Amino acid sequence: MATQQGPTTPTPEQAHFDHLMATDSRVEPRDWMPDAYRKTLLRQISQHAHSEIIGMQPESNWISRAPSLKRKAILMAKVQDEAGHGLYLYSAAETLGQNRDQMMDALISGKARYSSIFNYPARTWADMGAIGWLVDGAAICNQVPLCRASYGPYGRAMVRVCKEESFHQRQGFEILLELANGTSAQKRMAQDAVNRWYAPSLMMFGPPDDDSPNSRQSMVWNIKRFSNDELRQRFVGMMVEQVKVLGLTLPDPDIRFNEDTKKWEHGPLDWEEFKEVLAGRGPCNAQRLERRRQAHDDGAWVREAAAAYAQKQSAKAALQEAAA
Ligand code: FAQ
Repeated sequence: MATQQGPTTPTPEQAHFDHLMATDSRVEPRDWMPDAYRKTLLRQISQHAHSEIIGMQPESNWISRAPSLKRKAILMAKVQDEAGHGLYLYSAAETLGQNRDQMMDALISGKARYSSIFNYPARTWADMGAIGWLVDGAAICNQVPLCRASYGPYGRAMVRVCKEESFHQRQGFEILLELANGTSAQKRMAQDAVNRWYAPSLMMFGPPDDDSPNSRQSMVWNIKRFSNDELRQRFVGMMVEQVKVLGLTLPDPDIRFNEDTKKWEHGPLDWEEFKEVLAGRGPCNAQRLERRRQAHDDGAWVREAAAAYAQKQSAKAALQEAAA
């Protein structure tokens, strides 16, 4: 006779974790968590950190060519903010047991992912406006719900990141507004930048829901709160209104508000291009990685000096302790 197996009783740790999920509470670094939850957080947080660091490149390239001292100072502050975001995120990943050197090795060896958007070139000054308005705009739209992510260090890092991203978006909008109200050549430059950054910004939200292998489980775990398509639609709705204030247009004749579903719809996106970029064959993938490798090598002396100083300080502390 076949034996009947009842549902397995969860371990006390698993029951505690399940309770945290059911009550939409926070998981903290010392809490027990399933390996798959830890793995998915590490995947997303480290990828997010790498995006912030690689994302400094398209804009830092324009610091020396900013059209005024004021613009230069603002852009420099923005790029420094992105470095700070990378550091909060690497720290959040470290609380999950990932070593920062391993994450950096994965990035510079080309194994780690970072956002597709940063593999596109920044061709003109107007691109600084389009990146701020569209790219930071998409980042905020994606990241505001992540402030409520179930993993405490990630959610808390997102709160600060989102505040800073709001300033970034406003500065991008303001660059475009000034160009759009400038000479006809400046207005054309602003429109051209919006035309080139629009579709890649929509792709930042990830593949369509049917092709998104991770979304469902991440939503069960209260990491993601909305699906990729839901956030993309929300973003389109925000941009449709803001572009009117700029006096520019979005390069998408198919945008419409669907009265039945009460959702914004957009035209088709080139998902083959997205796959190519993810496979390392985007317009700037090779250049971005090469630049990061170079920066890593150039920074070797700083890491060595910091390690030697830390060692000296701990030896001094040990001596003081022994003498006390
Ligand atoms: N690029 O199953 P899903 C910024 C990958 S904002 C590259 O849907 P998931 C601010 C995905 O990892 C940009 N890869 O995945 C800034 C997965 O591959 P895997 C960074 C992408 O995780 C502004 C596979 O495709 N923001 O930096 C992309 O559920 C200006 C299947 O996808 C974040 O990272 C993509 N666009 O959802 C800085 C936000 N999309 O890992 C400087 C946090 C998907 O299995 C200047 N991350 N993939 O090998 C997220 O919200 C999510 O991870 C998604 C993807 C939405 C990106």
